[in-house]
This record gives sequence, C-alpha cells and structure tokens, in this order.
Amino acid sequence: MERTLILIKPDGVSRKLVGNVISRFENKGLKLIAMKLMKVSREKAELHYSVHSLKPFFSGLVSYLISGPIVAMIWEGDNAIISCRNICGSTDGSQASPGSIRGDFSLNIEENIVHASDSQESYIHEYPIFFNNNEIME
Ligand code: FUP
Repeated sequence: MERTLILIKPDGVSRKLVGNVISRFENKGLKLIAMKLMKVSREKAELHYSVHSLKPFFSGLVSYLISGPIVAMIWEGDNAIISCRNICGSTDGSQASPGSIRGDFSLNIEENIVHASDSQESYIHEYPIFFNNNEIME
C-alpha cells in the first residue's frame, strides 16, 4: 500500500472541479484517508515547493497556490503515486493526454488544476505541511 498527497489547486476549486477530480480517484479504486478545504499560508506554500525555490517560476507558483482555497487530500492504494500521477496527466495541460485531469481541464503549465506527489520522498516531505497525523484515517 502506498500513499500520495493530492492538492486541488485554487483554479480547480474556483472552476468547481472538486467533485469531478475526486470522482476520478474514487473510480480508480483508491481510498480517501484525509481531506480538507483550506487557505495555504505563504510559508507553507514555499515549503511545499522548496525543491523549485531557485527556479524563475517559483514566486508565481507560490502566489498561485495561496491565491484561493485549495482541497488537500491523501489517497491510499497499490502504487498510489504513479496511479495518481497518470490520472493527473503531464505537468503542462497543453501536452497532457485527453482523459487525464490536466488534459481535460488545463491549457497551460501555470494553472494545471492539481498537484500529485511524484515520489515516496516527496510524499514524506509534503503531507505534514497539510495534515497532522490525527487527521489521517488509519
Ligand atoms: P508536477 O510534478 O507535474 O506538478 O510538476 P513539477 O513538479 O515539475 O512542477 C511543479 C509546478 O510548477 C507545476 F505544477 C507547474 C509549475 N511549473 C511552472 O509554472 N513552470 C515551469 O516551467 C515548470 C513548472
């Protein structure tokens, strides 16, 4: 069993895609074990994206994540990380395959609806930024 952190970013929430996005993970057979609607602080956003801190797009990326409420979730299942990455699609919505979340709803790389942990190490870094252990269903 593997776990992964999924964020529905501010554009996903404001475009009322929350139900659609959640359905895709449920339909795949993954199990939802934590979820909250929240505003992310600048400090948390910078920590979440710290791997990109030296990239030219970092400040825009942080501003985007804190621009409105997000939905943070933890999903569990066999190979949850790669399964969820495939459901989300390629980072740039214009390149993402139709049928994936980004392929269906995003036209660019800046506003790409969702975040999904890209490895076990990333998940370990990311999930405590959004959840306390007592908020995760065991
Ligand atoms: P992903 O794991 O698919 O979310 O993509 P990355 O970790 O490579 O990038 C994190 C976020 O940075 C993406 F959601 C989009 C953003 N990004 C840009 O805005 N510009 C870039 O050139 C690359 C990434």
